[in-house]
Amino acid sequence: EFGEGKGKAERIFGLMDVFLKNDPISLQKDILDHVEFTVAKSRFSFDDFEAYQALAHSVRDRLIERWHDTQIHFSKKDPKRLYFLSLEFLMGRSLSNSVINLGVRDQFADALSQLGFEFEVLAEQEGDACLGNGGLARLSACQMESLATLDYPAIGYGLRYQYGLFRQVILDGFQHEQPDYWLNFGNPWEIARIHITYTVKFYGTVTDEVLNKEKYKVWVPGEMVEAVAYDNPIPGYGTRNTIVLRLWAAKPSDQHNMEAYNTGDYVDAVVNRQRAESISSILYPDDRSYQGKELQLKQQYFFVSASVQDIIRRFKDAHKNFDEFPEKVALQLNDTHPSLTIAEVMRVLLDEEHLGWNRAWDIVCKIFSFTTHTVSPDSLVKIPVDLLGSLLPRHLQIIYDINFNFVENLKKMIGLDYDRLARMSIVEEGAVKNIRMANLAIICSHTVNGVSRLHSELLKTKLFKDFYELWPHKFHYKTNGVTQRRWIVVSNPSLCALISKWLGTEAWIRDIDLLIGLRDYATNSELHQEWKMVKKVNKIRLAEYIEAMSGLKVSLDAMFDVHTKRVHEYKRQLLNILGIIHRYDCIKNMNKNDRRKVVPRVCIIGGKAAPGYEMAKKIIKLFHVVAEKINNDNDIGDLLKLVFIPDYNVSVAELVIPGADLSQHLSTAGHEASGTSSMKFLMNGCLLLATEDGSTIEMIEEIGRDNIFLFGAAVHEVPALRKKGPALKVPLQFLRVVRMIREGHFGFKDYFKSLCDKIEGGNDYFLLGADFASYIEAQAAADKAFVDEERWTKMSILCAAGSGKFSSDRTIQEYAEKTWGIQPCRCAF
Ligand code: CBF
Repeated sequence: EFGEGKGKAERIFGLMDVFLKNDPISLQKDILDHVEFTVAKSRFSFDDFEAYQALAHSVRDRLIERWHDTQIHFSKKDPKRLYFLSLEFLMGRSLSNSVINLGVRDQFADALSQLGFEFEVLAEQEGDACLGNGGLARLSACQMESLATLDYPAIGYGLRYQYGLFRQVILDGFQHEQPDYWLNFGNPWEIARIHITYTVKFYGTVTDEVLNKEKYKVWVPGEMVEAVAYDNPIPGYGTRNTIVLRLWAAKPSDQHNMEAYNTGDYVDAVVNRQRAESISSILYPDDRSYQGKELQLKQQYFFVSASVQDIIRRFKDAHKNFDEFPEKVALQLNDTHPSLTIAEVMRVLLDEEHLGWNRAWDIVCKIFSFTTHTVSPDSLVKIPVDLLGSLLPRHLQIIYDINFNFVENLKKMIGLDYDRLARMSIVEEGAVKNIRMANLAIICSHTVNGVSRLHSELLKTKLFKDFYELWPHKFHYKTNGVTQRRWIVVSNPSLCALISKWLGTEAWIRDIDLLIGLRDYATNSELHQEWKMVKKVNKIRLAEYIEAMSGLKVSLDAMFDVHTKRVHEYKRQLLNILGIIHRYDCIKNMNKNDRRKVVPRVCIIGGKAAPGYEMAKKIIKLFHVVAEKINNDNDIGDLLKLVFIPDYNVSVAELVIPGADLSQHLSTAGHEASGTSSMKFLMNGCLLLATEDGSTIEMIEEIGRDNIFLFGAAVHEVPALRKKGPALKVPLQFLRVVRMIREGHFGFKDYFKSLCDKIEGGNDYFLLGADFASYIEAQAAADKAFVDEERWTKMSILCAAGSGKFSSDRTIQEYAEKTWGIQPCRCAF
């Protein structure tokens, strides 16, 4: 199994000595060695952060060991591999997840405690790796973990941004953005592979050359940059398999900007070298629309080119004939950002491997699958033709050729329906000519996936209707999922232990369908007591965090009502705030007797607004001014408290989600492709208040309508409501709360005018007014259920019991079987 090296090592040292050991003495020795030799501190004097670094390196050693074994195994078996290309991965912290998946958490905790350190305290020293914006990026991270756990031979590719997603700082209620220097203290979870580098080319010209009487295109670049691999091992749970997320960093090439050196312009040359590094500098902080078009395009091509070279190098190590490529390679395009991969593979097969168009095209059509994560046409990447032609001249030619062939064939199929031909063409005509990357991806992929059933319906009937009518067989969906290892085992250890106790097994950690067994105990009073106790422990943890962060003391008897996600008009945090104002207004107008019946709430909102998104920033400010008023109103006391969680990220989510009683998912129906945070809340037994949007529709099927608070217009009702414009009837309570903002009840009257204008007078695109009455009703239903502890606890148990479908294990299994055609390849040791 393990080849020459290990055979020799085994003969010299004996089998057991070949592997790193996990007994307390060995672990302590490893940690202390790393303190002394890696961190370079004395083993007699080191602090928590240094202990964390040494601990992380000791864990990393074990990851590397398993990863090597996995690679050797994969190389021997030579299975078809999945290459998962995504510009965003929101990995969060690695320590806890790694030790749990390696099965050494308790061993490390014991070893540390004997050294005088607490595992949990050290785990808090780790910063988050925030190389993504939101749902799509965290989904990629969950999917990588599931791929490892299910033993699939896969590699993830992305960019190693030097600055991750901005840090959100709130000053006077306004969001400010600060750079995320996440690499400042080093990153023990990555391995710099300085020997794995590829040259990536940009600009230049394309010439014709003749080789063996055949004409070939030759791209002479104007700029070259090196891509250096940084590998991040991803361990599976309950398996030795450890796969890798390979992130590319840009470094100047020695051959970089030959012209500047030739003319002796040293300063220009240095500036240009910095330009090279800027390619992997920053993550674009907007997940809906993109700025900085050229740098964005450079980023996309940079990671695509390096990844394709790596994939082809690996293939050629074991194969000579490219006709075998589709049997060994599945390429997954995670959204439109990596779509250039298609043109790049065509270019390599044509210009470097000289396969000829038909053969290359045949291969390309068999290897790509594409998943889109949006319902909004505005979020689909388009590249101005001029820009593409200047940065990647050969790719533009190839895309034109693909488009020419496609349109010619299309004409044969649909005739001269010019409107439709124009809509389906990869090239968008207009004042600015654009390349539609989604069209390229659909045309060249064998499968187009949506991320929930509803999303897929919307793709078929709206966004990609023309393509669906042409190729219905290409369109599928794989409802998103999240990994229970991160979202229960790591983030909610008390619930994890409780579930294992009642199910009598830990097998649900790999086979989440077993959670359904909790249904049998949904009315069991003993489980109820323990379930409530777990929630209390988590609420205490969250309340302590809130107090430490904001100084606000919140009552544990209150319902912890959480709304955490990127701030966006369609996600309707504004609706939540209007609902809070309405609640406040009602309490203020109640007599003492009625006040006693009010269910106390702690309303928690967290999330970042894209820096250039003015409305989203106003929503954050509005929450703060309303909080200021309500939190300081002695008349209100504990009946209503508002908390904003700044800089919401993966590790904060791990704390917030288990402590939530209720979570809100308020997108206007038809706008959320799937939604994944709802899945994390559901697994943790948190009740949902939601619209029938994205994957919520499938959740209703799994847990039953009685166990979720639903409200608002359904997808099919939205267009008619929008059409009504100013004639749309909105409830008086809605007008009243908007008036309170307009009239300056919370201050900043002029600042919020544009916000109010956007939801009144026929401008209410996201239908806050139309949904308001039903939202308030759903909130009242939640209050009523909360005071009935027995009912609430039963609902909570049923939510967790019914959450099995929303594991990324299920999603990945479906992709593997139905889309990628890959098999598990388990490293058997
Ligand atoms: O599919 C994962 C998530 O992706 C988004 O966050 C995205 O960035 N496009 C969508 O908005 C979510 O609905 C979806 O769950």
